[in-house]
Amino acid sequence: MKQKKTRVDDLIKVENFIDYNQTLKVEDKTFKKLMFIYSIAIRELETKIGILKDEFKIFYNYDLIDHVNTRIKSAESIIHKMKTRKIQLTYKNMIEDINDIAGIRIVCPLKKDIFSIKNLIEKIPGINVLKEKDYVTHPKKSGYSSYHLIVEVPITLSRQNIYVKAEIQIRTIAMDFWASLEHKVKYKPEEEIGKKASKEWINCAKMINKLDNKMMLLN
Ligand code: 0O2
Repeated sequence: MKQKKTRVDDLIKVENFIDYNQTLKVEDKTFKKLMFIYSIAIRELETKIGILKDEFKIFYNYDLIDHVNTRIKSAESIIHKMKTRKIQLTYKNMIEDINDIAGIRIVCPLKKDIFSIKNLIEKIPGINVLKEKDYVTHPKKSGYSSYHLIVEVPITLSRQNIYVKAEIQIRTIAMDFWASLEHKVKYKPEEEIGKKASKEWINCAKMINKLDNKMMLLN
């Protein structure tokens, strides 16, 4: 008989409301336990992606992956996202609806590498792809370009194996340069930056896209 997969919400009493105070600091022990579980998912993914990076270098003398960054979404950012989406602040909703609490970003040299990496990730045993967003073929209105995968990663705890969700973003060095700056200046700040500046950011994204295409031809 097929065994039911254990997920994070089977492990922890998740019906509870998230216990946070006015300064948006989460005090609850449940929150700490959950963040620990997400951090293990990141470690697992980082190891698997690191193996791919080294394998390509050693076996094929090719730098498929330039570097990898990881992060756990801050309590403030999780709560802000839930409030913006008008989601009731329970752990169950947090686990079900916020897909990018565990996040890993893979930065590669060329545009074509993005699709090679995506195909390789899809073949890693145990990793299930739940959702894909191809902002490389279809950039966002803002000009943002990256390939997003929402995956489930199996992690091993002393009493059981559980599946944890994580977001993988794959982008080129040039896309990463644009997105990192735009994230600080335009995407996140509360204040709008104005129409003219906004257009300039979109133009820069278009230039980056042209550059990426040219670099691919040169290579
Ligand atoms: P932060 O602070 O970076 O974590 P989903 O729930 O997965 O279906 P989601 O997460 O609402 O959908 O949307 P999406 O489009 O997949 O975007 C997820 C992340 O991509 C964002 O996370 C950003 O990190 C990045 N991103 C999306 N659009 C832009 C953009 O226009 N500019 C930049 N610089 N980054 C972008 P968060 O949680 O919004 O923010």
